Amino acid sequence: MTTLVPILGDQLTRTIASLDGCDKAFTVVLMMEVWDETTYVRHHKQKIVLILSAMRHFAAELEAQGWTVDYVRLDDKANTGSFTGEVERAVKRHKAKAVRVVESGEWRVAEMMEGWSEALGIPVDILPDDRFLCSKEEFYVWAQGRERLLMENFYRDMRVRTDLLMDGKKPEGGQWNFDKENRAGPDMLMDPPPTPGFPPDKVTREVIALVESRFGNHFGSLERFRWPVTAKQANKALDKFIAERLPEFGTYQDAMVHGQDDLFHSLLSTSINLGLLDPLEVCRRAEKAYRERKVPLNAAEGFIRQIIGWREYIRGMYWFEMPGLREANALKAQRPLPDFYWTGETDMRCLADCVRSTRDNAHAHHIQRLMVLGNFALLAGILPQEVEDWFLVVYADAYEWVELPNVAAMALWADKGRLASKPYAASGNYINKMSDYCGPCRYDVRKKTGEDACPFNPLYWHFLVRNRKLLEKNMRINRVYGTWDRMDADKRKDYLASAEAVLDNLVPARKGWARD
Ligand code: FAD
Ligand code: DLZ
Ligand code: SF4
Repeated sequence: MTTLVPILGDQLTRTIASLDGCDKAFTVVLMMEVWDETTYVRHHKQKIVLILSAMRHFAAELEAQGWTVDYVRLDDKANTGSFTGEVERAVKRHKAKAVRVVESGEWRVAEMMEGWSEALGIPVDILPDDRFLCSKEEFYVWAQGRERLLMENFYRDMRVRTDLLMDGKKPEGGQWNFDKENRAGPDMLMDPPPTPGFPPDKVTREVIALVESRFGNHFGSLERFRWPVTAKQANKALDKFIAERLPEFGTYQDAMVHGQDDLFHSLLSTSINLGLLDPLEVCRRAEKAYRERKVPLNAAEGFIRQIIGWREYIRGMYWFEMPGLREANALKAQRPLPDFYWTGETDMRCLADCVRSTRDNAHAHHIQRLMVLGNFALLAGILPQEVEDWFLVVYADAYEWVELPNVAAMALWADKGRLASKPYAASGNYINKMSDYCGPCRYDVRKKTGEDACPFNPLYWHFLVRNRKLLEKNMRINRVYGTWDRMDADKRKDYLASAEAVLDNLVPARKGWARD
């Protein structure tokens, strides 16, 4: 009796739960390159290459281990183009009597899976994804009934549960969080070692040719493709990160430098999200480096917090808040996405550099995503769904479960603060402090109003004034309204007029960049 085990493109883990306990003689693994997944948004070309190449490598590894793998390629003639269509065909082909699959990472595909058993007329066992450290149910229990869903509280529970960086029952070093030590701006002395890249092998080159021919008009460049596409490569990238960049990771976590795209970041999100790296193992390796005195505590703690704290929390929030999160728009933002998010053509040097890195690498680091790209969209009142589509398209690590809470809730405050207690809104001053962007910029970061003023400055006040009714009730931000009210009336008028001029000059992006 054959069991069919579909493995999706972000389930590339050799210990995946759906294979656990299966008899190789009676199991067929199904992997599917399907048109629906490659086009539900018009993904960055590097993202498609990464996923298809990693899938092909993973299938070969499973075969080498003795599994029977039925691999459907994108250009196979009979390919129906959808997960459901391909599972149906495979069930018939192999006369399968049951399907075993790990739950999907995202709502859209999870809904599809729910319909499989009825459509196929055989049992479909949907297993929890145990690659996350906190199950959906555990998160639900943690979140339900709490008035405030603070990440910091969740993170402390996760530290205790995983026993990472613990000294008995107390946090290592007597503190849970060393974030205050992790706010250095760019430093002339910092000299980040290069991130290891993996030049495309034959399999990847074939996928690159496929993507160029089928998706040539999608956003992004393929020239600098260098992502790990196997677990072996991902482990090599992890080793290098821990040895060379983790020691400074904490200190420069929030810094931005023009033209220096990776700094001390790990660039491991693509590998973790695909399943090439196990998040707990990654954290244990960082802890070991600390215990061996190879990295300072602020670096190890900061890095581990991103993974067992933020990553797990974001995933929990996604399932806790869906399906409503996709429609959330607490600030009633309606403006279309500006064209420069796709073209990079803007005189704002910070935004131009972040879009360039996004186009060249299918990557930008956290503070670029949050405090430059996200912050501008927040201040300018861009329609959340257009911003969400952009983020889902452009990053190689973007899947809805992780992109949507980060964009809608963290960057745009569209959930009215269920995730972030106050909006991450900032004027040019913050960007100037944390980067070297402003010096040569055509705009003057010290100027508050007028044509040459940094656009973030008047937009900041415009945002606060526009949303006063809602934000004035927020204890963490309401004091700024005192500053506004004390300001000279002409100054206030100047601010609002300058912001209106910036907004009037935004050119909306043409339709069709993100979705057909
Ligand atoms: P590092 O800075 O080295 O951090 C280490 C790891 O921590 C990352 O690899 C990642 O696994 C995890 N991590 C850190 N912050 C977060 C977070 N907020 N949410 C989830 N995981 C986190 N991350 C994605 O994986 N996919 C996305 O689509 C995505 N979209 C984002 C959109 C916005 C607006 C913002 C503000 C953040 C987004 N992030 C997303 C989170 C974060 O920016 C990326 O995980 C990070 O930049 C990846 O680069 P890195 O591996 O070098 O991370
Ligand atoms: C993102 C993506 C793309 C571009 N292509 C495929 C594919 O052809 N086959 C596949 O199995 N998965 C793909 N994926 C990832 C899926 O969209 C992912 O499994 C879902 O988003 C569930 O998280
Ligand atoms: Fe960005 Fe303003 Fe600085 Fe220019 S001056 S780089 S627009 S923050």
